[in-house]
Amino acid sequence: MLLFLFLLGLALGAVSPSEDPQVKLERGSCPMFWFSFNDRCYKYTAAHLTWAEAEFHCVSDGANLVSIHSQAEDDFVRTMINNFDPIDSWTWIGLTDIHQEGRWMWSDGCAAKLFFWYPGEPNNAGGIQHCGHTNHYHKWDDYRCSNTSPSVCASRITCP
Ligand SMILES: [Ca+2]
Ligand SMILES: [Ca+2]
Repeated sequence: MLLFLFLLGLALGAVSPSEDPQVKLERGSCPMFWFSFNDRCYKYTAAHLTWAEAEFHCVSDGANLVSIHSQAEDDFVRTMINNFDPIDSWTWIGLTDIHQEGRWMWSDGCAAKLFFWYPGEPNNAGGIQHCGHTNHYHKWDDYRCSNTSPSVCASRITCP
C-alpha cells in the first residue's frame, strides 16, 4: 500500500521529502522518475555502481553524474537522495580528479568552482581517492572510484 502511494506520488509529480519541508520534490517537465530543480532534471539511481559505471549509466540517459553549483542545489540533491535513502548513504556525484591529482573536474565539463567538502577532505587517502561522493556527514569526500555506491544523474546545462 505504501509503495502504491509512493508510486502514485511519483506519478502526480510530487513527493514530500522527509528531510527538509522547504524543498519539495517535483517532476515538473522532467521525464518519469526524474525531478525538477531550477529548470534542470535529476534522477536518483539506487543500484550500487562504481563511479565510472554510474557515469556511463547517466550518459546512456543523455545526462551525466550531477554537477553542483550552489548551496541550494547541494541541499536539493541531498534532499532527493534522502527521499529514496533515509539513512543518507554515500552517493556518487560527478566530481573527479582522476585525470590529474588535485584538479577537480565535473564529468559534464562544467568548471568546478564551488566545493562542499567535509573538513579535511579531499585527502586523497592512500593516494587512490579520485572520485567524489556526497553524504559524508552531509558533505563531500573523495574516495576510491572502484567503490560501489548509489548515484545522482542530472541533465546537461549551460554551465554557470
Ligand atoms: Ca585524488
Ligand atoms: Ca577522502
